[in-house]
Amino acid sequence: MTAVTTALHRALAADPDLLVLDEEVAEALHEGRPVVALESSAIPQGPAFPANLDLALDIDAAVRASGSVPARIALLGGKILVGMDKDRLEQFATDTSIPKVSTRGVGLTLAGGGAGGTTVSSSLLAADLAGIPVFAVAGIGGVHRDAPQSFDISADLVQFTRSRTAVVCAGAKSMLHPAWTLEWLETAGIPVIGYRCDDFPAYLSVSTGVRNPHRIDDLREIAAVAATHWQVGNETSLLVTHPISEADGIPTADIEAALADATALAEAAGVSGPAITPYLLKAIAEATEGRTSAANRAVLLSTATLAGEFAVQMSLELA
Ligand code: PSU
Ligand code: MN
Repeated sequence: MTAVTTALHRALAADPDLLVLDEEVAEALHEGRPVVALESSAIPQGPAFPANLDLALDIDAAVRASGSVPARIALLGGKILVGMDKDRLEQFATDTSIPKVSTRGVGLTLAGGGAGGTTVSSSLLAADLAGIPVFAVAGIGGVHRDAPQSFDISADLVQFTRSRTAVVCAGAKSMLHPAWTLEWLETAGIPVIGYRCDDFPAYLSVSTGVRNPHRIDDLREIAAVAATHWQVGNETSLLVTHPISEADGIPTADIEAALADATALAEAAGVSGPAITPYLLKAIAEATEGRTSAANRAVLLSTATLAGEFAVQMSLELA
């Protein structure tokens, strides 16, 4: 396991109960068994209840089936939850008013005592505090396509420069600019390693058409790279990418067609900032009539499975 960080000391000195570790997660961490951190922002914003609850439970099951313990992160009642049982998941799945909270909102939400669904960025902050070195998400945030005008670059990327976490993903979300996202990651010193794939994946599609900077076909080797990345003093993340399966993937042309319409609608409606990602995801889902929700489910499960396997290798490497 990663060493206890200074941030953890500070956070726990201020409030020893700030992190509420689910029993299963606490035991696993204590015994050095593999754990996979997960985000919660997609639960209230994702498919409607009860599909979102079923999906979250299935993701947890996929992580367990590959030998790791799921630790879903969320904010509630002034605490950071690390691991959510079925009742907690149901609470988040049935309350669509729970806001998406990125890094900058963590202190605000905790101090206010309300609930927050953590994005990739805020989940990584919490994973670091809890000492969980592996995180899984289907599509990371990144550089938006209108970034030259809007300056819209996800806080996920910035948090990668602060959290020592291996992020297992199926690339960046479809509406982003993959090449600019990779450029940003290179500038920030974040390794991006394709696991058994040449191309940087596109979340719901197999490829963005842009190549991963590196490819390694053995999870144990990737775990060794991550450990070395941290050993030499990097306090940053490392990305492991693996695409949705060919069978489940949606052709890029279909996603692009849906995106073109959705982007025009978003512009006309003046949607921007943190609202744009959920807005476009929803619009793509509606335009592709359920094909997207099947693909979304498939890629969430395949990524969770891979992250579970990778966390096993990571725990051996860091033991
Ligand atoms: N899935 C959703 N809605 C979201 C996200 C995922 O249905 O808002 C989150 C992810 O947690 C990701 C974040 O970290 O969107 C990126 O959003 P932004 O581009 O605003 O940084
Ligand atoms: Mn943004």
